[in-house]
Amino acid sequence: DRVKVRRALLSVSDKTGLVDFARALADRGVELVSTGGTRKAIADAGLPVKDISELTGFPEMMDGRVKTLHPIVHGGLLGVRDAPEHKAAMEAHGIGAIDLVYVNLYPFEATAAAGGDYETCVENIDIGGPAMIRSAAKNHGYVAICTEPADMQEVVDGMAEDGATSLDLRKRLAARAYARTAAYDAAISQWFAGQLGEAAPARRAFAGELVQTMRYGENPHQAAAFYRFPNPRTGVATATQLQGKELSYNNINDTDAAFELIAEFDPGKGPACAIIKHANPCGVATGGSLREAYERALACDPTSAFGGIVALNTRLDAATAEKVLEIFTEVVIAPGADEDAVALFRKKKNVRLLVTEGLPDPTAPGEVFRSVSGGFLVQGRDAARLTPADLKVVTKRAPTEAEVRDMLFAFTIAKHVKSNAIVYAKDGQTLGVGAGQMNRKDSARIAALRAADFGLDLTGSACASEAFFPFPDGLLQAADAGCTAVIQPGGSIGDDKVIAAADERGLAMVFTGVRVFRH
Ligand code: 93A
Repeated sequence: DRVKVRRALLSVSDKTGLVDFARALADRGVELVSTGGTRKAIADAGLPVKDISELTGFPEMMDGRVKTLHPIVHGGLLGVRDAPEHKAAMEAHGIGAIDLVYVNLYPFEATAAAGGDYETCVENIDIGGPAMIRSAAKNHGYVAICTEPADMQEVVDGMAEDGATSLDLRKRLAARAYARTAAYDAAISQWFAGQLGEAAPARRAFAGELVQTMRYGENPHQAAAFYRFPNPRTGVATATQLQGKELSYNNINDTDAAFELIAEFDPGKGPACAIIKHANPCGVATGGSLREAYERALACDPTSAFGGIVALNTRLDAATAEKVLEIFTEVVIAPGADEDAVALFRKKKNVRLLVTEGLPDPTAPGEVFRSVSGGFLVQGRDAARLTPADLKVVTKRAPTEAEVRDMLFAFTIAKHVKSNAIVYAKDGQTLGVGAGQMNRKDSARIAALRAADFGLDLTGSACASEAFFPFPDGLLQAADAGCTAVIQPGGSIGDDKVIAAADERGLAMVFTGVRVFRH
């Protein structure tokens, strides 16, 4: 199954590492063939290389749109060497076999990411490149296809003894090659959808670029990998890890939940901190200083915070770092970190410290995914954002200004809590979070229990429910716990009863008209 490499076709936009690769091949007596720019780069290095037009008898034409789209090229890639009919066709038409291909594509993704204009983006849609990649990969029985720099080294290493490639290597390269062309077309499809202003995630392809394979997934018996979309938003997929062990599947999932939540808090309005455990917040707070915000978030549930994820909305400073390092934390993520804070972290090597450039825009469009057996669901991100003007007072008593602030704070956090979600909050601090229960009353009860466990007083607090109260029971639970203001979407057929119960208990209640389920 080993195939001696006699002729290689190199056609690359990104010429990094090209000359070294070409030299390694030329040294082994491999004949090199290339397209215009690639040929020039190789020739300039003093290596022998043929122009593709010498093979095809056609010049590059139409601004390079047609340079390798020719039967001489694709026949040389696709011909099955030991099939008599293929062999005869190759001989009859003077088609020489090509045994190795290195193609990287016109930089469509980078052009679109840089905000290239329409024409420029379209011109950067590579046609001939993906065609060669797909031809070579289909014929992996004979042809090795490299699509990224790391592949070149693998091929050179693989050829070390006899100048041939193994079937096993060619198969691995082919699998990567199709992942590359799929991701490329997905990026083009996404870009088109953006140009058309299409909100619905229908008729687009989704594919990502592999960032990391993990030792395991959610559990040790599950395999896992992490992919990044073309032009990702600021977030976990763009974060730089400054230290700590490799991120696990659960780390990435939880860190994402933490960072998406904290991004709701505009750093211009002061520091905020979220502590996340198993994708649910166990404490969120704002504060005068970042350290204070952390301390207030921690106070909400110091038990659950152990081994949690800490997300900050401003640069990590030394005072906060010192405090955070007092208990075991899996991951800390922040939009930057001061040098003295980083120095403190170095003493606790296992803590993963991630920094990003800025925060994700919580109102940005985008898609979120969920797998179902045999497929996946796609929906627009929950970019819901409320202001005091969006709130409709439904009780006799109107909320005070402070209650409005607390209600909006609590509702913003409830959006990031698994349903059913109940959040008690006061003065920019969560006091109790009830998450993931199958009925709302239990969430209200658990949230109050937690507050009691940690000696937090719910008197005068606001209570947020991410979906409507169908019955008065959950609301009465909150009133019993001491809360005085309730924020919820409304819209239940039981609204009248719930409002009457709120009035009877002297609560102020507002409807958002917006539900923020998170299942
Ligand atoms: O415009 S194309 O779609 N038409 C082609 O026939 C073709 N053949 C190779 N683009 C084509 N390529 C691409 O040109 C390759 O994928 C590679 O990215 C680039 C290399 O061009 P050069 O060698 O002139 O720098």
